[in-house]
Amino acid sequence: MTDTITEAAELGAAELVEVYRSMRTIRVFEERVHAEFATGDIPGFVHLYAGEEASAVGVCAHLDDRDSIASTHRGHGHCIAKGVDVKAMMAEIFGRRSGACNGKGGSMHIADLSKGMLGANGIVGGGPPLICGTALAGKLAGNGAVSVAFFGDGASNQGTTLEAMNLASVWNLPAVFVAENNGYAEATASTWSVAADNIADRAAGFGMPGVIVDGFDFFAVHEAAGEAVARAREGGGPTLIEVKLTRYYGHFEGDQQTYRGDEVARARERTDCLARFRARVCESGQVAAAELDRVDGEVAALVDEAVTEARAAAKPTEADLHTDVYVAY
Ligand SMILES: Cc1ncc(C[n+]2csc(CCOP(=O)(O)OP(=O)(O)O)c2C)c(N)n1
Ligand SMILES: [Mg+2]
Repeated sequence: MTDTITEAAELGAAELVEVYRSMRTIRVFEERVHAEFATGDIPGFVHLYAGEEASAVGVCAHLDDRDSIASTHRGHGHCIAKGVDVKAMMAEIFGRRSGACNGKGGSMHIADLSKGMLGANGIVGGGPPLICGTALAGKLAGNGAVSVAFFGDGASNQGTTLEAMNLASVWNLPAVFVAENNGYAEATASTWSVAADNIADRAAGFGMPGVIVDGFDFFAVHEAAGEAVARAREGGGPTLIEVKLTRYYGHFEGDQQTYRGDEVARARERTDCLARFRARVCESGQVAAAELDRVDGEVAALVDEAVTEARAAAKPTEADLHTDVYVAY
């Protein structure tokens, strides 16, 4: 607790407001996508990140455009935290030409390399090997760039993830592995599927530090990520951070969630990361509540506009089938 208070003091009022804006944007974006998906107008599958905001924002607050992140099928929060344009994301989710990937990727494949967002990823455990590539590139370029892989508790059991952590250590890469343990892989509880008390305990097997963090507490994530990113930038090698949190919606939109009871209601009431953040910074006098209310209004307007513009935008045509097939070097 003493540590997190120190950490909070390190962030100025303007930074705290921007952190809040990012977390709030993710929450409102996801709640709106939930409602829009129910209309039937969004094609494909959607997995929502609401409830997990402190993880993406707490980590990405330490990153800039030279740094890369690899994401998951639950990727909207990572995209927003890394600075991908919200309107381009919404258009992509609606499958429109104005989308971040010209409407051809959808929710599960949003990418923006200009922001170092390597892509959401439909392959569970697909991200960790990717960041071994970008982290090696950063190491060879000597530009201080750090690469971060976000992945779930389910993905933590994939061979790709374990091989990537081993390689990152062997190559002493500027990499951070962020295991977002939300308690489930689809309907399978991590208490059953993860053969250790904590995913972070596996770090020792790969010769890297492993840290467990309360994912409802932005400041705890921010502090742990700060240490890991600094270590990576300074040539100290990779870190595994396990963030324990809860997803507020089902595994995918349409999931009946018969495998869990009232835990989401309890989490929303007792440990919500946005409510905790707001209480903490307002009660300490660091930020005025009215300032955060103003951000709420701006975020609501932005997401409204994003949906209106996405719905009005054109869909890809048959001719667009032939573009974006091969990467041009
Ligand atoms: C290689 C692979 N295996 C299985 C799936 C099907 N699948 C999609 S999401 C998922 C669960 C992932 O759980 P977790 O890693 O904990 O992420 P969360 O959904 O909780 O964010 C599975 C098994 C897949 N997409 N890819
Ligand atoms: Mg999970």
